[in-house]
Amino acid sequence: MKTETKKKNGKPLSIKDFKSDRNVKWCPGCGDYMILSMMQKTFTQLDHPKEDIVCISGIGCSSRLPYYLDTYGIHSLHGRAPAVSTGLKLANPDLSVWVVTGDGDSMAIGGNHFIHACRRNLDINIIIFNNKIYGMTKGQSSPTTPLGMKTKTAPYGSYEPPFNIGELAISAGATFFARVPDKSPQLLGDVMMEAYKHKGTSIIEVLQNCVIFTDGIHEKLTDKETKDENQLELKAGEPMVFGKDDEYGIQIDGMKLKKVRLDDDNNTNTLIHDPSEKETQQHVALAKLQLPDFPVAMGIIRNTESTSFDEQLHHIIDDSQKNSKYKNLEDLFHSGNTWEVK
Ligand SMILES: Cc1ncc(C[n+]2csc(CCOP(=O)(O)OP(=O)(O)O)c2C)c(N)n1
Ligand code: SF4
Repeated sequence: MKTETKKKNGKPLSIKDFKSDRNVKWCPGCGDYMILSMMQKTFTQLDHPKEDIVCISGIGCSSRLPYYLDTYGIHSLHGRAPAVSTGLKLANPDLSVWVVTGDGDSMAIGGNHFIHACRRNLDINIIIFNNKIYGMTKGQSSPTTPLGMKTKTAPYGSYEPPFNIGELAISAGATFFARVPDKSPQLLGDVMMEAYKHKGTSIIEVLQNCVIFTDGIHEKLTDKETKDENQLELKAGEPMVFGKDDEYGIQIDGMKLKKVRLDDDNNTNTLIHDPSEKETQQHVALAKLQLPDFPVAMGIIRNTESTSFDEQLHHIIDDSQKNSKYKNLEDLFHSGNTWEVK
């Protein structure tokens, strides 16, 4: 689907139309800036008029983003952006709803809301800024903090096994999951457009650098010298190859994925990426690949079709209105025994 840019006074909308007049209060160099600017850019290409685009956030540095976008928005409760978005999308299905959240906001206090958003498949887009720490409250461990990393709340190193957001989301039923480093603006823009087109809950994990508390945490994936070997950029219908000269591939060995050095003998067994596959096993296995044994999978890992929660609910409402003898609340209130209070 090529979407049409909505216009203002006959002119296409520009990035400036999505910039608010607020001072951005993130630390200089924070990865959040790139995500904000890619959202502003993507919004100029949506098929929704500006007044139908809404950004809902929870609490955290990342969740300040709605202030900086010139759209409708709600800076809501900690971890509760999916719940607020559910109400909003059901009340007005025409809206394009974008949730902005952090790894603390969505995986800790909001973990419960997150898994049910994945399960329900409401047609919203959730962007998770994963800096693997609580940034706003000054460096406590989050549910994605790596084992062994020292934080304000784990002075001897974190000993809690972290969540892998992709594994959690896909296992909880997410029909769309993508992962992008904050240093790949082009990929992030492309993924945002695909998330927008997807009918259902789209989860985008952005590997975001917090220059204050986890500076360089994604460096092995984004550094020019190492990124070709450490990132597996997935493309629908293409073989899973990586390395400076695509000299490595991902193949299957029994139930497991394996990394192989490609030569003429074995490159025919390299897996072809199919994000539309309904079964979850291979997508979960791709989401779980990690350094040092494997590259980390980037791009759209899963993009499958399924009826969305809002579509289902509106069908039920339409059907019951058609078949019910009560056409409105007035009818219902006067349908049984009624008494007049004097
Ligand atoms: C009910 C409640 N509990 C705790 C807090 C404190 N708090 C504010 S932001 C935050 C964590 C945010 O971390 P994350 O979602 O990773 O966002 P970041 O700041 O890193 O972008 C916490 C625990 C709060 N504001 N409200
Ligand atoms: S504390 Fe970290 S996440 Fe928060 S604004 Fe600063 S760099 Fe960004």
